[in-house]
Amino acid sequence: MLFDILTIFPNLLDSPLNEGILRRARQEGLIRIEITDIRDFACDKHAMTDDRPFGGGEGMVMKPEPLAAALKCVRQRQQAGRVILLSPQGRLYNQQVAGELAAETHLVLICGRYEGVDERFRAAYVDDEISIGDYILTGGELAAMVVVDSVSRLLPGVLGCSASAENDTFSRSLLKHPQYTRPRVFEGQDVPEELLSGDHAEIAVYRFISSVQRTIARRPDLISREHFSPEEKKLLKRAGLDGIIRKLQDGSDCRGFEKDGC
Ligand code: 9D3
Repeated sequence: MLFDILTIFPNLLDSPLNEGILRRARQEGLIRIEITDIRDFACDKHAMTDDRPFGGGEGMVMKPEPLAAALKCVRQRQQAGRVILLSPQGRLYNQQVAGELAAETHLVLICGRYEGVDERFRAAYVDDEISIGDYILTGGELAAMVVVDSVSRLLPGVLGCSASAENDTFSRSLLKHPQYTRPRVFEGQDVPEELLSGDHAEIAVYRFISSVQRTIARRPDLISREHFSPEEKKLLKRAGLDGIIRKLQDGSDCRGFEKDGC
């Protein structure tokens, strides 16, 4: 996968792309990341990449010519990648979109700044527009890092052998159960007894129930998408969670609990 990133703040992207898993993936040639400074393609002598909006109003708008020139330069090296503008007006990013992007071979990520980019550039060159969430950033650079990070870890070889297992737990859509390591007592708090039992079945049950309890408490929206096996439904009933789950699944999926005889 080749990521081309267009920005007016190339230094902002330095360390996120040069540490840990992404660094190793780059070294091993599993991903390639090219950063283009939009300012290098500004036409006037002040290297202006932004200007005041027609019609007046607050803030500045990114000029279309430097963006188009930078994109043209990128396309001379490698043609026909999907051009993605990171902007608050984009469609909401999630794991499904990450998977969709991971199927591409070349992504061109354009980091917006100021109040946005000139609409004519967007209309002529942008294939896809993405927002990473309903909060306000100062620009698209950190959003581009989120995309590079989340897409890269889906590519073969980037995570090593734990990759497939991890994807499974996400598609499950339950939150992870609480985790503990040594020491057995930390500031007076003990590790739950079930985890010390050595009984793998008991541990699995304890973790499953903890996951469901945590998901109900923190992300009830995720429960509605979840499907439980007949064995799991039995465990949930025993833990007294069947009622709340039925309610969260809106009554529409209560068949399972009745039919499986629990
Ligand atoms: C008049 C309101 N503007 C400032 C509060 C809107 C605005 C313009 C530019 C808000 C943010 C930005 C810069 N943000 C991005 O470029 C951005 C972003 C974001 O702010 N949130 C989530 N995802 C993204 S992707 C790019």
